[in-house]
Amino acid sequence: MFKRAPTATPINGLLMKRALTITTLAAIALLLPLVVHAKPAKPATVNVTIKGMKYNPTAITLKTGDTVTWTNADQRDHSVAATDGSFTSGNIGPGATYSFVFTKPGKFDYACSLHPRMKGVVEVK
Ligand SMILES: [Cu+2]
Repeated sequence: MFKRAPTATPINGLLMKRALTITTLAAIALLLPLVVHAKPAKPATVNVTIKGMKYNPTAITLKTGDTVTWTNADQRDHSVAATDGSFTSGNIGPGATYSFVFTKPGKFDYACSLHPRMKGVVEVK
């Protein structure tokens, strides 16, 4: 392998190189947050707790691609069933969860198939 003799580079050449490297690194460090910021928002997960025969919060708004995770904090089974049939959890036992990724915008009303008076709504923008 080719190795440069230590005397081949004058000392201010080395300093210049080091200064350039530091400047480049500093520029990258300054620009990195801008690049990261420019990216579209990461999909989020919105949590809904089922407790006392209620969905909490009852109404939520999210962006396309976001996930909703329902957690059953009651001592009985519940479910999450969209009125338009776009998602149905089946029974969610005590302490269990159900997640659904919303890939289409719209307003999705849902209810518990075991207790139809339990209602919630997910609005996807
Ligand atoms: Cu229920």
